[in-house]
Amino acid sequence: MNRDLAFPPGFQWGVAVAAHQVEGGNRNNDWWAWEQQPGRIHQGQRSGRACNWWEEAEADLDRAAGLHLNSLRLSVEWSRIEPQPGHFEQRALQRYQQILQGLQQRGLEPMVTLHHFSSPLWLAEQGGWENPETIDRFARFVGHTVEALKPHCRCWCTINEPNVYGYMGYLEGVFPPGKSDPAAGMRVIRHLLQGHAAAYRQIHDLQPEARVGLAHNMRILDPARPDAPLDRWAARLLDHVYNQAILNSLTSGRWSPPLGWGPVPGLAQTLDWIGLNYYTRDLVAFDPGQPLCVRRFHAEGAELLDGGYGEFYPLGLYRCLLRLAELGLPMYVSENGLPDDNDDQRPRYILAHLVQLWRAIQQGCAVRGYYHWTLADNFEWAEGWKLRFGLIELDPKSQERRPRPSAALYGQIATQNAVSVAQIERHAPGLSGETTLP
Ligand code: IFM
Repeated sequence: MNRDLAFPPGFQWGVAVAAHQVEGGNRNNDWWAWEQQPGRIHQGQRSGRACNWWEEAEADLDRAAGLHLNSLRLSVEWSRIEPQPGHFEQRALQRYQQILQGLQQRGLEPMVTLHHFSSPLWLAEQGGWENPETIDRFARFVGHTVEALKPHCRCWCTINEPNVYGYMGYLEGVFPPGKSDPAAGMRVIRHLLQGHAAAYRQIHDLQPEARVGLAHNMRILDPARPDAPLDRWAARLLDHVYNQAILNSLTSGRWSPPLGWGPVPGLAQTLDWIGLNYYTRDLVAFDPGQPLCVRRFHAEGAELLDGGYGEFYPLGLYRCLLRLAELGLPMYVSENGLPDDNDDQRPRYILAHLVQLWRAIQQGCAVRGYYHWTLADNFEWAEGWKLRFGLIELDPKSQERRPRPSAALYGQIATQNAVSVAQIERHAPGLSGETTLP
């Protein structure tokens, strides 16, 4: 490799955050209630003040702008905007207007997610996303929110990671409501996708120039022994259930099993772009002793990420992007990052993933932006404060922040709109040999 890897002009360099993980004091949602239950969160930790964004998002916006980022993905908290059914809180909408103006003033193009895991308590009490009425309730919430925020945003992400929401809350039981009920999980994902479609139409009615998409979490699921037909079958099955069924349903307008069967009126053609949240890969083996006969684990000798989060596998980003490109839509890497308290992997992780992203763009993938997860350490759901994903280290008690070395590196990349040879040689010397680069 002998020249810098330039990204397309106007490429969006951002960080991604979510309301409940950064705002603090979100007492009126299902996650706050979940955090109060013993044994739900690592060491009984709580979101508490989180990153204090409700009071002081602007300080972190300054930090993001200081890194020369030109975009930021955040979410709005439904329980603040509609604290009681049908009651829309103007002060909450005004605060979001103010935050979005803050982004614009700092040259940060907003991407706003309308549902990122947390739901109002009143909605959860009525069955949450298991209840089909939630689809219309979500569309009504979206209508009020977009009407208020549209002067400041045109890129909307309806739902974050419907598969993760369904599996963690309704199969693994580690997110609220803590169920282990596959049929309920499939119902929830169906309702989330129908909510997405209803939101898509609602947003376009209110703002014809809007660009509306959804953030899809994809994991690479490779057969443990590629020459073993049963492992290949197991990996394909899991890949279909986790990665593909949602995409098939969204593009064909028909439920792809196991989500369901038959047509879904209004679902097709509801994506102006697709977001990819990519982190890691698993190996999959056939194992009759496991649900679905599949067992997931990490490759022997693979480099692992902190806290059992997964394998360091940058090639997966390239593979997912090439696969998503078949949809023929503009794409964003709407999340990519890792837990790394002491920043010993992050610089290399960022560079290795950006090299793969660059390769995908060279292959013709229409990727418009990359959002690193995340700016400052935030409340990592059931893992509490154990997993530290931030470019900036945060002490949630004192709210003190200290940029990790990778913050400066990411800032330089955004400034250059390129990954330089010097950066690779310094932080990831093995990389140039690993991939086909100029
Ligand atoms: O923190 C989460 C985020 O809320 C959704 N995607 C994965 C991130 C890291 O686990």
